[in-house]
Amino acid sequence: MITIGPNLNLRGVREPHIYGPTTLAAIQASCEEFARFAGAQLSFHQSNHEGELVDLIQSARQEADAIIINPAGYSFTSVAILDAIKAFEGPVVELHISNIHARDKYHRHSKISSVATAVICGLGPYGYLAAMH
Ligand code: DHK
Repeated sequence: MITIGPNLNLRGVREPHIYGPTTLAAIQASCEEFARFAGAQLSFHQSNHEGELVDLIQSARQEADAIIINPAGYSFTSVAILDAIKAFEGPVVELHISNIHARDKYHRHSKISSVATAVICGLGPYGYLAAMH
């Protein structure tokens, strides 16, 4: 399993009223603990670069059974990420910490949802564990 995401709450200081105080390191630690508990292998990545995210999704074809991705701002713009996901054969869970449907017009219409197996949003950092389940 691979989790991928750009532009997340690296230091727990990004718009805390939306994303909460939990750091990406804390999210990664809880996902790794869950993977150990479940006997799954987890590969956790963060990049702000669209092309690097496309590379990670493409390499997951050989390396992962499933993808969990928080495409963040790219959710609403990236045909390149959408196309890369289309070529992945396993389940892809699109994840957002916030409830994107309750946000402003720029954050409501994810292109990625049309190719995701499942979409989780609004559960806060717990969404990552829900996706791993
Ligand atoms: C994270 C972002 O960076 C935003 O651009 C998305 C998503 C929402 C989140 O809730 O995790 O719109």
